[in-house]
Amino acid sequence: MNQIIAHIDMDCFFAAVEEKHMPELKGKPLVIGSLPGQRGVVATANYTARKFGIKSAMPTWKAEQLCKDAIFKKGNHKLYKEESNNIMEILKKFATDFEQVSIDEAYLNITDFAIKQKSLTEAARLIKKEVLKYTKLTCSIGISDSRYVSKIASDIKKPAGTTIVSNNKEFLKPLKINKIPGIGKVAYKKMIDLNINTIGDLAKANKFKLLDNFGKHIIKFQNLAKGEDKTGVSSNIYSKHKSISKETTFLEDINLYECNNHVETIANKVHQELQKYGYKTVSIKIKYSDFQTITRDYSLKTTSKTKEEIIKKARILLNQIPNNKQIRLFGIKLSNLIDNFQSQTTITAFI
Ligand code: TTP
Ligand code: MG
Repeated sequence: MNQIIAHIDMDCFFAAVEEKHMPELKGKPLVIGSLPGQRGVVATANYTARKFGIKSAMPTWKAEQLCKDAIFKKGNHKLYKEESNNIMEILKKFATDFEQVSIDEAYLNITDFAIKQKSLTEAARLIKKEVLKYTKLTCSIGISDSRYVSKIASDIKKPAGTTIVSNNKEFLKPLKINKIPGIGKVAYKKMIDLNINTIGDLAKANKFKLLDNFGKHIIKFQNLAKGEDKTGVSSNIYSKHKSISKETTFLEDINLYECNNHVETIANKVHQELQKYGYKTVSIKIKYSDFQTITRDYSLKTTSKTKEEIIKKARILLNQIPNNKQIRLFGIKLSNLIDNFQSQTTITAFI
């Protein structure tokens, strides 16, 4: 493998944000979600409340029963989103590829950053320090050369923990089977019935027995259990470059054939803005003289950076549209923007 992947997950995120904004809540058992008396569930609880057994998705009445002194608060999602945006902006600075996967977690390709530090532990320490400095919130980090292993690792020493994995197979072996992301309750129960209790058990389980009981999707999980994960971080740039688009309104309405003559000019303009990003989706937009607007997308199999590809795909899209109405506006959009950088370092070089 040739990349160092960090998975970062904020600690008791909603509760931590509430504590930050209301310091008087610190140290007290705090539960975010439905309020007592409402029929709802716990979104999250701080680590003090978790000591009483309170957890996410538990009915609120049960949380009340477990801890009489718990403070219940309704969630403030606007605030959490703002905090999340700030966190992600900080994390991006450490990554060549960055993929946010939920409000409080992201995958980072930190290969380049890690090379410059004396160890991966130091790299993790610096990331956590920066997040804490600017947001006053703590996070946990898992680092390995596998996306899935890093995800599992970030959960091992919560809160504010760092887990660095150099041998994926050995790390995974003793862990309970439900630690694998994507193994749901039903599959979990079935596995326990089949005496597959740990990830190590899954790794060495008979393939035919697995196929018989779970179908072909289980093979992906078995490969993961063996530490064979080849998925990297597929960069989705959430920052200022969500998409790039350019459009033009014609002085006089034109037909579809005439519109073809404008493809190159517009493609030039979007391409100029692309800078260091690659794109995976080319879209066109047409506004007819009656103001009806249509869009068409073309998703590429691999990332591209070239102007020629934009022109080619925009033309293909354009030629699929019937030439039956006059056009007043034409535009091209590039989305699914990717930072293509790939590094060639192995994780063992750092440990
Ligand atoms: P998580 O990262 O799963 O949980 P967490 O950050 O609260 O705690 P941990 O320290 O274990 O990471 O989820 C992030 C936020 O998403 C969480 O703060 C609240 C919300 N959430 C729900 O609303 N419902 C749920 O069932 C879960 C799991 C999370
Ligand atoms: Mg979290």
